[in-house]
Amino acid sequence: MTDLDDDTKQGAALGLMPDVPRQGGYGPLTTRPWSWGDYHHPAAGWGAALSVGQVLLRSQAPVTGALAMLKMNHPIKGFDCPGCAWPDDQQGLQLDICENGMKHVTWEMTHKRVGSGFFSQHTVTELSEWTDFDLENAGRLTEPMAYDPETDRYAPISWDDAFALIGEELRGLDSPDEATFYTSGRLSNEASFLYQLMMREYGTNNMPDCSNMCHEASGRALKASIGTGKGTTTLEDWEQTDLLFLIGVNAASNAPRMLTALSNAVKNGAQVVHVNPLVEAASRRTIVPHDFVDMALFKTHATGTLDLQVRPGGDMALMRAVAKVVFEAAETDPGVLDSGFIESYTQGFAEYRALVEATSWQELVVQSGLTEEQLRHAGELYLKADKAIISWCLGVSQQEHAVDMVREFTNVLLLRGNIGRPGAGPAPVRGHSNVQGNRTCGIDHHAPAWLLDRLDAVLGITSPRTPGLDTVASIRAMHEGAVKVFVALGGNFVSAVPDPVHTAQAMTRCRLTVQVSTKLNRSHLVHGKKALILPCLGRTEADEQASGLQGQTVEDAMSMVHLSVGKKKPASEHLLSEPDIIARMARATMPDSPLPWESYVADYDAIRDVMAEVLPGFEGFNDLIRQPNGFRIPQPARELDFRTPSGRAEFSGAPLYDVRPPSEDMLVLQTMRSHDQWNTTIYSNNDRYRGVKNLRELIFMNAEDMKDRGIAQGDLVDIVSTSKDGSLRELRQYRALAYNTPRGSAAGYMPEMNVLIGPADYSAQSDQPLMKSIHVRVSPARSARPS
Ligand SMILES: Nc1nc2c(c(=O)[nH]1)N[C@H]1C(S)=C(S)[C@@H](COP(=O)(O)OP(=O)(O)OC[C@H]3O[C@@H](n4cnc5c(=O)[nH]c(N)nc54)[C@H](O)[C@@H]3O)O[C@H]1N2
Ligand SMILES: Nc1nc2c(c(=O)[nH]1)N[C@H]1C(S)=C(S)[C@@H](COP(=O)(O)OP(=O)(O)OC[C@H]3O[C@@H](n4cnc5c(=O)[nH]c(N)nc54)[C@H](O)[C@@H]3O)O[C@H]1N2
Ligand SMILES: [Mo]
Repeated sequence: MTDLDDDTKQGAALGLMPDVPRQGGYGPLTTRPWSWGDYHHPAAGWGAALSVGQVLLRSQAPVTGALAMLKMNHPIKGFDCPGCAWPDDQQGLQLDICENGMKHVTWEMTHKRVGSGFFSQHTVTELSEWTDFDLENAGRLTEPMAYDPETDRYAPISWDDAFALIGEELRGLDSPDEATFYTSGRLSNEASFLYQLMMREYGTNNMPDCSNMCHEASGRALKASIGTGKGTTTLEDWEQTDLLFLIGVNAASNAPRMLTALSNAVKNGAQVVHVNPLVEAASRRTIVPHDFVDMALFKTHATGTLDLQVRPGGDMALMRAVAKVVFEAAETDPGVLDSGFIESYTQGFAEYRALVEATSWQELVVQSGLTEEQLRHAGELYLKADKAIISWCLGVSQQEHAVDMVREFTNVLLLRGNIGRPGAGPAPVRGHSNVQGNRTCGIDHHAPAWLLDRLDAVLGITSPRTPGLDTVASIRAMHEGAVKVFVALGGNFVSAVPDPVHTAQAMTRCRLTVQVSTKLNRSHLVHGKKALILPCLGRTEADEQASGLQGQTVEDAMSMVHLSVGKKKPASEHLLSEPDIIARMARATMPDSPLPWESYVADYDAIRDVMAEVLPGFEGFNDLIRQPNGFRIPQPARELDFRTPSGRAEFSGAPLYDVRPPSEDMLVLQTMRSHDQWNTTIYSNNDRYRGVKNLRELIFMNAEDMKDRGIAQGDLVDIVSTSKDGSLRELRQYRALAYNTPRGSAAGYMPEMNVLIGPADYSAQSDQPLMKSIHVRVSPARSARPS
């Protein structure tokens, strides 16, 4: 294991946290006793209220925090929740808010500040030893800073000098492809459009984004199957459906407002089937998050009717079994297939039927991890439903064969015409609040030709046609020295991506790294030879430009676009808005650009006027967003207009893959979020719905798997992963907890467990890192935890 030890030592020198076991992982340092117990309470409700109260107190923002809630997610009046992408309820709900949205907003609204005084007190080497929680908890960034290697500190720099430095470095590259520009999914539509415009005018398609780790696979699959990379359902469809398969999502933590939709669906008589190796809180009961009367009365609602605990990656076999049940029934009753729909709108049906019929029940049972009875039951539910929705998130999209899996979901929907009509369709649950809008507005390293043609025609630029680098490829290129400048609009790249040591090496080899951020994080400490931190306005804050108060738009997971207007006084007078930062980077890099960068910033209507000319569905953009509740981007597939090469929805015929652990002593480990975190932002070391307190360095295992390995509840274990390229990675002294997860599977928290994922571990279908299927060996810890 010496190579593993070398690796971690090297990481600390590059700005990663020293490799010391910490009960709290990247969360708050703690030595308080950890505990684990079953959680029996309904999701949301007063537990949620209490938890929000704690975050409000810690952010020192109780009163403003509470006021912000009242302005959030309202038509036009306030700002859009910067949390998840779940749509707002349009039908008269006055207060569609949730616990985790509240935490998210108050985290941004903290009274604590990180200015030049803070940076003069701490060297970067010293800050590296802080946990990720402590870094963010220090407060909001207030002024632009540049790294000074002489003092190993960040020192103030004027905005003008900062932009001049960026311009000089970008102009000095041999090729624009020696720079790469990351986007995190909170960036607004307007800022996304300006950002991609700047990159394309400059001459590169190198646009890694968080979608490359999130729903890249879903987009690719839907595009191939139905011609648009998005889901087709609306919230009304969720109310009307007879059957909802909810696959690989922890809704109670990661899209809590979905609980309302789930409880409404169950109330309306729908079957709501939760497909997940774990039985997550949303599959039990909830107190509807916004319903304070229910909260006061402890009135609960059912949010699920059935749990199917598949093995990791077993979802494709489950769905193929559902199709098999349909084909078997069709032998006696051909009416169970929507033949009219299949004939008029699809292609590849006969081949798909033959493939499914040739697949044995035995194989489906082995690969799904479910019994034949369970599989047949799922199929019967599908046969009984006139209208069905299949919805999924990372449990599917971060798998090796995710593209084929999502295409299989579409196959099943097509069999019974479950698309393009009310109550039916595919519904990916998106992550960041505007991750879907980023793509719509051009953040795409492999953009379609029509988009580049439109940009060129409308703006008079010459967009590069060579596809650019995504997240995985950008890390590789920086590591090899082919990319020398890294710019990030939001996010925390170093912590979010696999293999922190490899990524740290990649970042430190850059000539310049630029982070546009609201809070301090790991990606500021692991930096290039020159490095800038550029602080920006958050979504809650008033954005005043020459023409007055500005709003920016976001697109939710159901393609609704609405205006978000912050009202709060900015955290510092030195903050710039993201569109302003982008426009000034553009001007500094391309002083002779004919594009009116300054006018775009003076009035964001000017950006929207251009977007209206370039982007389909955005015609009349400035009027559309001033309607109450905004507008929906038309979804051709919803209208049975399938924009595939054949003009039809395409059945796919992928083989059923072997998703079992590669050997008997290995487990398939998934990395997921606790209830108290937002991606790399960790609010506390608790995971309420899974019953965990004061512990993040843990691994949930099946009790039998623990027994086989001589591991007792709460024992310290070492976890060694084997990468696709055969290399080994290790986490030491994690606590093993027996949990209801299928044999052969295990679970733990991101981002700590990114240490176990190697640069080679990404899907050949989607290029997404394999964050849900890491092959690990777990054994009792070789040494005791230092006390
Ligand atoms: N509060 C909060 N909200 C968030 C986020 C956050 O961090 N905090 N993050 C946002 C982002 S960017 C995203 S992308 C989403 C993520 O939302 P989720 O997809 O809910 O994210 P994870 O926490 O990774 O949970 C993955 C779920 O998939 C299950 N799973 C794992 N493997 C499999 C499998 O093989 N099959 C099936 N069927 N299930 C599986 C896990 O048990 C878990 O329930 O949430 C968004 N919303
Ligand atoms: N192992 C493992 N790794 C994963 C995942 C997993 O399931 N398992 N999930 C992946 C997924 S789905 C995603 S989306 C990525 C997330 O990757 P990212 O989007 O890169 O990470 P976040 O943690 O959301 O970014 C947090 C930072 O965003 C900055 N920020 C917050 N608000 C704003 C703002 O308004 N403007 C700007 N400019 N900055 C802001 C703050 O400085 C904060 O520190 O992680 C991925 N990593
Ligand atoms: Mo995500």
